[in-house]
Amino acid sequence: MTHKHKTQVCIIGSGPSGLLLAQFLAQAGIDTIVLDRRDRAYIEGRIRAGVLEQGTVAALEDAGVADRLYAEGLRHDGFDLAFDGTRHRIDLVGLTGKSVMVYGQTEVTRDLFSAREKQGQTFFFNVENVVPTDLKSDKPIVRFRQNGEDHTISCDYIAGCDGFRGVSRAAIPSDVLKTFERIYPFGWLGILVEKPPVSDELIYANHARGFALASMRSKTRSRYYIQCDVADDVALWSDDRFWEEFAARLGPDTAASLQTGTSFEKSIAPLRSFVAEPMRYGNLFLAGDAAHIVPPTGAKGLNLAVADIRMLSRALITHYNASNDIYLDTYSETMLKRVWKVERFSWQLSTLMHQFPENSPFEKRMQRAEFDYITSSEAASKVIAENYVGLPLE
Ligand code: RFL
Ligand code: PHB
Repeated sequence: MTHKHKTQVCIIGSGPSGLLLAQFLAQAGIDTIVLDRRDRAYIEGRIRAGVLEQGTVAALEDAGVADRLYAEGLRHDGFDLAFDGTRHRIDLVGLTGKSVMVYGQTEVTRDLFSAREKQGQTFFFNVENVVPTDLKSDKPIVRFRQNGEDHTISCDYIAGCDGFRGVSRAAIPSDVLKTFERIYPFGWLGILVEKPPVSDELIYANHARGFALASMRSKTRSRYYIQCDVADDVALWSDDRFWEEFAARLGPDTAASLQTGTSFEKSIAPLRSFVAEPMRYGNLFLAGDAAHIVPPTGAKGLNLAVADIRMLSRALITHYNASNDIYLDTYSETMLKRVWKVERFSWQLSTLMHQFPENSPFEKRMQRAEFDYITSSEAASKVIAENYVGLPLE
């Protein structure tokens, strides 16, 4: 027997993109069903992003889920770039009048789950064999299995919010979909540790031994990363080995204030730039990591996802409440323009801050010259700052 369901918008994926879209649509009285191949505990446990742009914070406030963010998030007015131990502060507020907020993606996700649960809205977790079909018809369908039973959802629109490895993008015919990709020849090894951060602000460091990033989750919890071989096994990285490498890359002056301890999360993430075009096919719309990936150096992945959702929710609400499809029809084009600019920034900062195995001494001097230019030119620092705090939505 097949269970049949109906809704206005079927949202595949309950990461930050899917959950935020569901929240905006619920506020506008639009019915949604959200499905995910994992469950809430698993999704909330994924340690990922930590830096929110002002536009992202404003979106979370509009969605009614910013109380804890304002109470517990840390406002950052600047961050440091470092080269071989020399630090240069990018004064975000001085250069752009804007700041960013440090608040973990785990917490954003928790706040969104709580909001949706309070409204008693429908979720299907642990679903399998999800297939979006009939995308060109005005009643597209999503089929899936849960607990050994078949389900179909008939809807007006499908939002593909199922991340990089989801099924939504793959449902677009290959003669329509164009993809662009760059895979970087290294990964990031990240740890969490219950110790105060080495500095009040983030430090992105390029050192001859490789990149390091000092970030945080709170005043007592630090999130640290180092560039590593993407094929490394985390088991090869004892805490002692991590601390030795991390301290060396920060340089002795900064490392003097480093408090080390036992890590309680350790994982390696690959670095990739990826864009899929278009972001719409028929009545399927892609948003977030389903459509694009940036290397984490610019802290843009989650922020890009939220920008997509700000536009997609506006587009759907304008369709239902004003019978106007202008934003639905321009969604893909508008977002891709922005996506490519953010891809450019993330790629540029990644290229500046990492040690690339293939780099010749010439390219190493180019990195150094770019850093020296940034430290000596307010215009060059401002280019970094205005991208870091977030470009306008349109
Ligand atoms: P997600 O979070 O991957 O969620 C997708 C959801 O879809 C589900 N799913 C399916 N559901 C049903 N059927 C299927 N077939 C499905 N396939 C998948 C998955 O279970 C999942 O729940 O995508 P979303 O919502 O678009 O959100 C994107 C962000 O998660 C991502 O861009 C950021 O985490 C990237 N990122 C960062 N972004 C920032 O803005 N600032 C940062 O500081 C930052 N740091 C990071 C990062 C990502 C990292 N990693 C590990 C990739 C640091 C790291 C280390
Ligand atoms: C993080 O805190 O996880 C983080 C911060 C900044 C980045 C990437 C990740 O650029």
